Order: sequence, then C-alpha cells, then structure tokens
Amino acid sequence: MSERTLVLIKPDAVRRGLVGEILARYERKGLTIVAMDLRTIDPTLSDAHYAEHVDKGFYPALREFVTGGPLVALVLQGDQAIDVVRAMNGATDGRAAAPGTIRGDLSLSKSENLVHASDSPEAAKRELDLWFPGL
Ligand code: 3AN
Repeated sequence: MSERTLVLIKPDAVRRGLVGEILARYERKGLTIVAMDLRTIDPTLSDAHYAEHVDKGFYPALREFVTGGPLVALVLQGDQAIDVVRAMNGATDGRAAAPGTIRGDLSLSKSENLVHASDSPEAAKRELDLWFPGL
C-alpha cells in the first residue's frame, strides 16, 4: 500500500555535504519525492516536531542542533514507505546502526545521526501536517 512519510535530512548532513548521497539512496530504492524544501527551522517547530522528547535531558542540545543550520525536509512516497525508510535509516545510534544503512555507513553519533523519518502512520500524519500543511 502506498504511503507517505516525512523525512528530514538534518543539519549535520547538510553541513557535511551528504544531501545528494542520502537522496540518491531513497531515489534508487524507488521512493518518490513528493515535496522537498531546504529550510532553517525555529525553536517552535522543533518543539512541536519533537513533542515526545521536549522534557528529556538531551532535548536542549537536540533543539540547538536542529535549529542551528539548514535542513532538508521532504515527503517520500511508496509502498510501505514508513517502514522502508526507517529500515534504510538504521538504528538511532550511528555507532550501533547496521552497515548498509544511512546511519550505519555515515554516522558515528546518536545525536548527530543525519536523518529523521516518521515512525508510524499516526506520526507520519502528524508530521506531514506540521511540515507541509495543505499537501
Ligand atoms: P529516531 O530518530 O531513530 O526515531 P528517536 O525518535 O528516539 O530516534 O529520537 C529522536 C532524535 O533525538 C534522534 N534522531 C536523535 O537525534 C535524538 N536522540 C534520541 N535519543 C538521544 C540520546 N540518548 N542522546 C542524544 N540524542 C538523542
């Protein structure tokens, strides 16, 4: 079943020049780019996006990081896109993520882990409404 998922190519990936590499992986997989936007977000959007994390100890540093430079927000579509993109991204901690995944191949960090993707249909709906209202 075709699904849409919200993906962020985070500021560490933009800074490191990895946008093309990461986008190419999604495209080669067969996912369709439905929307894409380079933007620098403010703390309000960060707080809304990471609502489940705002009270956690690591959140202030995460907010600083995610608002600290441009990121690429995109909507990807395809068969089971939500689970497919999560699998391609790999485990949260880049040091533990499996080789072959984006984080496993390109990140050595749990906080600067290059990408975000919606983790369920409910999260995808919430995040798509937040980042691309009216799409
Ligand atoms: P994922 O992005 O794999 O879904 P979440 O939703 O658990 O991971 O965490 C959201 C983001 O918060 C992660 N991408 C990472 O940047 C950051 N994060 C999560 N846990 C930690 C942690 N223990 N220390 C630092 N940053 C973290």
